[in-house]
Amino acid sequence: KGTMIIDGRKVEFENEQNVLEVVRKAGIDLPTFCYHSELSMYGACRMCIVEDNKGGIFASCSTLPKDGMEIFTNTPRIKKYRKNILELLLANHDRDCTTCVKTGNCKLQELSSRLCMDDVRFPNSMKEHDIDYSSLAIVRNPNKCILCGDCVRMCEEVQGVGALTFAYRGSKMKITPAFNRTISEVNCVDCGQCRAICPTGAITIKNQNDYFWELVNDKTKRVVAQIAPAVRVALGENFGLAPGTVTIGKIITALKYMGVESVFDTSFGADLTVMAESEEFLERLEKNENLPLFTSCCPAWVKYADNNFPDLEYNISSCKSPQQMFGSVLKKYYKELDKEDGKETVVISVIPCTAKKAEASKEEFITDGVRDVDLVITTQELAMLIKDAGLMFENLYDDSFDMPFGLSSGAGVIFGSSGGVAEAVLTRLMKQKPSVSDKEIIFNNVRGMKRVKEANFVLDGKEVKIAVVHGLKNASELVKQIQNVEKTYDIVEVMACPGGCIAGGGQPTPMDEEKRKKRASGLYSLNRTAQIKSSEENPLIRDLFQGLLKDDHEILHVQKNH
Ligand code: HC1
Ligand code: SF4
Repeated sequence: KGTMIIDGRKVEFENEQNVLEVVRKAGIDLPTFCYHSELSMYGACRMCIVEDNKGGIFASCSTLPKDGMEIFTNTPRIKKYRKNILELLLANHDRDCTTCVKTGNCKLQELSSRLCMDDVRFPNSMKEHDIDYSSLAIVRNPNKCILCGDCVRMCEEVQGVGALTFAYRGSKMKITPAFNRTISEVNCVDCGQCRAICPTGAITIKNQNDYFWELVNDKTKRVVAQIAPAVRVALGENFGLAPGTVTIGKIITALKYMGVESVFDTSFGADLTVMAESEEFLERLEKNENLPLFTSCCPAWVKYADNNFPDLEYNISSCKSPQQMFGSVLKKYYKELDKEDGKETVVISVIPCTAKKAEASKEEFITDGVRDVDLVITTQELAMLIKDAGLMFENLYDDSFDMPFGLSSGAGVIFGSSGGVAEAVLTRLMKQKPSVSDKEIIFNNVRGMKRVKEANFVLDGKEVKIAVVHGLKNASELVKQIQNVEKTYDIVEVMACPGGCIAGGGQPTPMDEEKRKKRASGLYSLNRTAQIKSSEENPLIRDLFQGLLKDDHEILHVQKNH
């Protein structure tokens, strides 16, 4: 606690972690590539330098604020140094901005413009590196890397994966998967969090928009789409709307304009998951086996568990994720109609997540010889498609989902936020055995951005313990505690991305805690206003179980190891 003098004005500080945060509090946006309050301090880019009253120059991100400290943020020396740093970065960078997907949202481009870089005095010394297209989720282009290390720290510190590392020194330094392998050859789980934090176009989403156009223009195909919960509270950011603004009606219209025949809600798939997973849990509880039950909706988590905790194989729910469940239901539903029409139905998912691309392509998600989901496009790819089609998104009218699956519960919608799956399953279980007095208190325990959240409730006289964790490093720590019997639970919800799917690797960037909270509150507001609160109250789910799925619950489960 104390007072600093910044550019001649007194600024009080209290809990700010460093001088950079105090400067920001004073309303001055110091440039930086490598500082993120949620990651460890790296201090490599030196863009956030400031000058003190004795002429000393230092990086503000790695300096603690002191009472009486006087600094300047825009002296001629600082401005010159900053410009020099940027110029050196640009001299070593692929500057084909016109063909870069990050254009318009690139930190390097933004700072070049802010610092009025109208020329680079040095010749371009960039050494051409191969672009790594090996992953189903992301593309790595080292030619656009500025070595800020954000991706390395994200992958290691938040996701506990460590798929990316610095190699070599000096001018040869680069970021690469271990042993110079391609990203698909290492332990990457496709979460896309490295892409979400990358300030430039060095890590981008694997773009499949060409395939989208091919499908919607193929007259032999019937194209249907499902939209994941978290897309509706984030896509609008690409069109100038605030995070959390719900744009689902316009998304449906946009997809119809682009040639999609019917549009459905992945939240309906989530309702199905709640039913199947609750049933599975009650069975396990009765037999007292394979507990705790870990959720299986998040493919990055499932892959992480496969890589690191093979012992959990039978603890992870055998239920397919909502996207896959719904995909197989849609394929079954259209089977007869396709025969009559001489068409082939293809299912496109619009999803906030890069790992869902990899999930959809797994062998185990081919049901009766037919792939559940044919193409996954992320929120960001959808934004590009909408722009490509020339649609004025803000002006589109609101359409509604198609029948016979066009109704989902509020429980299905909140799947997109950390704690949502747990809350939906709780809602289902508690309804069935209404022995719990205060549901609200329990729900509040599983909501929010806390690292690990816990809730208990009583089912048939037995206490059931639920844990919710997000961020794979947090998940890994929790699993170890469970394995060491330091903690015991009956159900554990895991989402790889901090905050859940609302902050998935395919969402608009940059992301921060504030944005995550706003997107989450968008979903909870939909939950509050939903006419159907609980998955089992959804009449269309009931119809489905009595009709299409009557003797076929198997298509809701992964066939592989279970
Ligand atoms: Fe998710 Fe899910 S919530 S995993 O975050 O269980 O991607 O939005 O679609 O499948 O419903 C993602 C979101 C999504 C699935 C559902
Ligand atoms: Fe690491 Fe996820 Fe990026 Fe893979 S996609 S390198 S796991 S942050």
